[in-house]
Amino acid sequence: MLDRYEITSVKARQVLDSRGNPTVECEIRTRGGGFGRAIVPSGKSTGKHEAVELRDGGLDWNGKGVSKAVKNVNDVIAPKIVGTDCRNQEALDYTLIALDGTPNKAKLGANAVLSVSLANAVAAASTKDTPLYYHLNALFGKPEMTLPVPFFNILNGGEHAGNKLAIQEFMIAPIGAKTFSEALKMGAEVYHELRNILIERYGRGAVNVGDEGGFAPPLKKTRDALDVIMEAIHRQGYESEIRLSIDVAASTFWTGKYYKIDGKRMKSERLLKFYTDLIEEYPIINIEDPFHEEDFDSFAMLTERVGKDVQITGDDLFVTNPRRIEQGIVKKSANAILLKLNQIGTLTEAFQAARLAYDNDWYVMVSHRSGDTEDPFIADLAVAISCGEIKAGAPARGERTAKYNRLLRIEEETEFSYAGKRWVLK
Ligand code: 2PG
Ligand code: MG
Repeated sequence: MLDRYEITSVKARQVLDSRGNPTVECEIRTRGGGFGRAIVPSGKSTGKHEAVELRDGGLDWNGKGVSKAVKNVNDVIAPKIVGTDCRNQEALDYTLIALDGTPNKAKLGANAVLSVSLANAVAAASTKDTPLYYHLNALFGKPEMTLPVPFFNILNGGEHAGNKLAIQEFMIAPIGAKTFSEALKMGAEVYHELRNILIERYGRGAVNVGDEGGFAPPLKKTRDALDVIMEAIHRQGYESEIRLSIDVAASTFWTGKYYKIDGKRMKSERLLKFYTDLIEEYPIINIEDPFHEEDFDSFAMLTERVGKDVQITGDDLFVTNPRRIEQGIVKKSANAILLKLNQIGTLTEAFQAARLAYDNDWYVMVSHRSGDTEDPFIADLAVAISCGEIKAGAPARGERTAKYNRLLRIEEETEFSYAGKRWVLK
C-alpha cells in the first residue's frame, strides 16, 4: 500500500530574492496531501569555502539566473526522490549529496540541493500536520525548545551598504527582555529612535537602508556607529536590557597584508587590541568574523583573551562546514558558529555542524543571508535546535520581518521560554 508520506512531486522554479536576484524555490507534495515550499537565500560577503551557488552566467539576469539549478532539481533530483519517504530526511540528504558527488555541491548547485532538502522537511511536517519546529526538533533530537534572542542589525556598513564603515553589521540584542515579543518591541523602538537621531545629525539621506534593512548613514568610523546606537538605546531607556554585537566580516577589508579599517592599516595584533578596547568601552557580547577567513590563529588569540565574556563567532571562517569547525575546535579559534543552511547545502549537514558545536560547548547562532526571502524557515530552525540566538536583519522589511513575525506566532502557540537568560547581564 502506498504510504501517505510518499513524495509524489518535486517542482522547482526561479523566483526573486530581496536584492532582486533570481533564486531557487522548490515545492514538494506527498501522497497524504502534505505540501512543502522552500526558497534559498543568497549571501554577498560570502566565505571562500562556502558550497557553490550555481548561476547560469551569460547575459540574461546579468549572469545571475538559476535556470540550471532549477533544471537540476526538476530533471536530475526529482526522478530519484519521487516515491521515497519524506520522513527520512537523512536518507534524502545523503541521496542529494551522492547525486551531486562533489565536496562543495558544485555539480548540482547548493541552491538546487538545499531547496529540495528544506522543502522536504516542510512537506514532512505538513503531512504529519505538526508545526515545522516540532518536526525539526524531533529530527535534531534536542530535549528542549526555546525562543531565540533576536540580534537586530540596525546599522549597516561593509559590502551591505554604500558608506565608508568597514564593519558590516552593528546589531542590538535585547537579552534582558522577558519574552521574545518584548525583545521585538525593544528592537523596533531603538531602530526608530536611531532613525530620528540620524536625521537630526546627518539629514534624511542618512536613513537610507542597507541590504538587511539597517540604516546606512555616511559614517566612517566604528566608534561613530557604536556611539549613535548607544545614544538610541539610552533615549529609549534600555541600557540595562540591550547589548551590542558586531559582524566585522573582516575578510572584506583584508588586503592580504593588513586590514583597512577606520582610515588605518592594521596588522592582526593591532586589530586585536582594537577589539579589546571596544569591549571595554561598549557593552559588546558577540563579535563575528573579527579576522579574515583563513586566520584560525588570530581568532584563537582573541578567543583566549575575551572568550569567557564575549562570544566569538565564526561565519566565513567555518562556513557551517563540520570539517572546518573541527579545525576551529582543535585550535580553539572561537566559541560559537554561525549556522547558515546554504553555506553547506543540506539540513542534515547543518545539523551535524550544530551538534559538533554543542558537543564542544560552543554556541550556535542561526542566520539569514543578506539576500533573503519571505521564507521563514530559519525561525523554526532556531527554535527547534534551541540555540537561543538568531540574526535576521533589522526589525523592518518583509524578508527580515518574515522571520521575526514567525517567532511571534510560535511564541503565541507554545510555552517555550525566551533564551535571554543564557547571556549574563553585566
Ligand atoms: C553575514 C551575512 C548575513 P552575507 O556575513 O553574516 O548577515 O551576510 O549573507 O552577505 O554573507
Ligand atoms: Mg557574517
